[in-house]
Amino acid sequence: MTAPQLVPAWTDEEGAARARSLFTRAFGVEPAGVWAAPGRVNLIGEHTDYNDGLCLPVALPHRTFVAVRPTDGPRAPARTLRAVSAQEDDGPPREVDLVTVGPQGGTGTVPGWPAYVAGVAWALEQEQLATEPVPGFDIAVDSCVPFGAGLSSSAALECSVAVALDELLDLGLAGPPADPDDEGRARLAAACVRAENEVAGAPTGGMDQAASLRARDGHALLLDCRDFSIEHVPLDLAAAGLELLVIDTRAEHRLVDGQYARRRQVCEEAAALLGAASLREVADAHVHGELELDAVLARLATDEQRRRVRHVVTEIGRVRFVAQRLRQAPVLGGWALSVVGQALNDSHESLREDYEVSSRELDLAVAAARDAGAYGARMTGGGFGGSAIALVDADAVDATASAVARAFAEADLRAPSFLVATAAGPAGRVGPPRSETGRAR
Ligand code: GAF
Repeated sequence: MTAPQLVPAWTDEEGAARARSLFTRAFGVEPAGVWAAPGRVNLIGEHTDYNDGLCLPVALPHRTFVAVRPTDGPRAPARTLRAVSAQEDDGPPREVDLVTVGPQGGTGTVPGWPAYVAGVAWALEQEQLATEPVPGFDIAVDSCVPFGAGLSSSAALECSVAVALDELLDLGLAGPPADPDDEGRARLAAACVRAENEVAGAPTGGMDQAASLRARDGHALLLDCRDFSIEHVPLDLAAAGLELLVIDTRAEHRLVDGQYARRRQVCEEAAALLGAASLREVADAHVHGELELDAVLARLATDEQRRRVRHVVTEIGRVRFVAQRLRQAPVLGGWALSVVGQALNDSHESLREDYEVSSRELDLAVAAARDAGAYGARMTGGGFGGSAIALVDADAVDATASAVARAFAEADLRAPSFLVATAAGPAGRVGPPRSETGRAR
């Protein structure tokens, strides 16, 4: 079996050219610009974000590109969003009246993927980041972030729209990727979370949008979801001769079905039973030696609550541990490498046994990668399908991918796909330079 191909990340030029060409074909004019936002892979800290916890994501070099042009003006249909995507069959642009957009389930429900675009426009108004109604706009989307793979394709779309509207409406929040305004980007991230929670109807926690908007090249993002403060933790896998191999099981994961929401609800119920504002409080008390985990678990009502709480509390501990190892040794090797690998393995067992969000495909990917010599492997993202990561020697990427592909073939599963995650930079404009277009309106 030849080594499986890795999914390549597009350069700025390639992504911008694709989005621009789709735009001109669909709308017959040039866009005002093209913006891009990365997907993410989470190193560790799963299902902790909506518990006010800690997580450690990395922005991918794989990004979603959007070409955008505002359409208000005398001849444009008032406040209409027209959207096309290269990931969808050819057809007329999807149209959404921005005036009527509202939360899922209500009269303003937006069907399908345009909810992530219209939702951002809606949330910018709701959060009063846009003080005037967002005008109608045309948008063309193209992406090399694998879709439905647990790599935050939704957040990449929201965040690319957010930075585009930030610039086109002169909101002044994001700043350029080379000199980002982190406070402004945190506010944009909060708006994107509202778009996803309320308009798209996925009750997610905020890790993905923070990674896409606030990550730094060459660093993992230590995100404290209690106040959304961040620390950029250096991560130089290449210098250590390592790679982070991402295995997309191609068993599609979805966050808008009831399983994710159920996990969140049980955590909130358990925190309330413990008299805590969130499970983060419990995790902090545990780490400070103020309470024994077993004693906490004994106060819970159901086995389901006990398992979920044990995962969240121990996972927050693992994030602290890995972040500390990386601070001390950004070039991972020796003991630090083996204990970080073990933390990834422990995270997977906890997600599989206690949080019950793994799947047959994810378990197989993790087991095959470990058998092939990975230092550590775990599922990443929301679970129920999606992707796993494996920390491997750089010269073992092909052999590990081949071993996983073989294991899938032997189990009669759909062939997985693979990419390599390097810690990339955040969302921003990719072309053409602003001076070439001026304001579009
Ligand atoms: C998904 C969600 F979008 C995140 O908010 C996070 O909860 C993650 O699942 C699990 O860690 O990616």
